[in-house]
Amino acid sequence: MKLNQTLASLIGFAVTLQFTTAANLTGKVTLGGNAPAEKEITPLKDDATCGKLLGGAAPMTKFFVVGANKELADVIVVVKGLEGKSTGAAAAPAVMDQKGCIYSPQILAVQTGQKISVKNSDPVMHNVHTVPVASGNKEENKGQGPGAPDLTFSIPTAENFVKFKCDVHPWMFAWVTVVDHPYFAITGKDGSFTIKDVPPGKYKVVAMHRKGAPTGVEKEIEVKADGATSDFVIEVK
Ligand SMILES: [Cu+2]
Repeated sequence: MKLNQTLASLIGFAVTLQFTTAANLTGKVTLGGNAPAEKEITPLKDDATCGKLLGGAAPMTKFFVVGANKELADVIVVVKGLEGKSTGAAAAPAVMDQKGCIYSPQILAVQTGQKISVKNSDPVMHNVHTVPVASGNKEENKGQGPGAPDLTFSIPTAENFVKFKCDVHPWMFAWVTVVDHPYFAITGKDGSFTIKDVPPGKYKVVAMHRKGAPTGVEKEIEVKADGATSDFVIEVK
């Protein structure tokens, strides 16, 4: 009897577990065609202070992070139609660093109202100047000397690829996409993404690369109780 009860509760637990961990939307993004060559950031190389921080590394742009089999990183994949579900400031802060007079990462995605913590790991003065365009998002510009505390930003309205720049170093850019819910992901170096715990349903899902079509590539996807898989091909220029 006892064994049966234990078994029954174990099976119940397994079923619950399956439902709570299910509904992940996964997939892979690959590059269609070819990507332009990266360019040398000559002013960084020639900068008296920042140039020394390179440690021999080539000061190249990193617009197109493409794997051996055309896996495309830095693609933001967003489920549409779930707006208004942002967890805002309750979400763990996203972190961006300034290291070697370059932003890391250069492509980031956050929820509306989520904190973005910006570090300065350089022995150099930077300033972080945000240039949003959506109404409701305001431009900000904060200086940050060497060893200064982290800066905190938070962007209230959804907007794709909000520009972050440094006015001291005109090659420094990062692009922060702001989504009004947590159902998004950024592809890694293997081109893959996982959007966790999507409520089952039919959705439009968009995959966007900053150097791709501004509207991204959109697909209709049904997320069932056991999740869904969808792959994208993106062209860039
Ligand atoms: Cu700077």
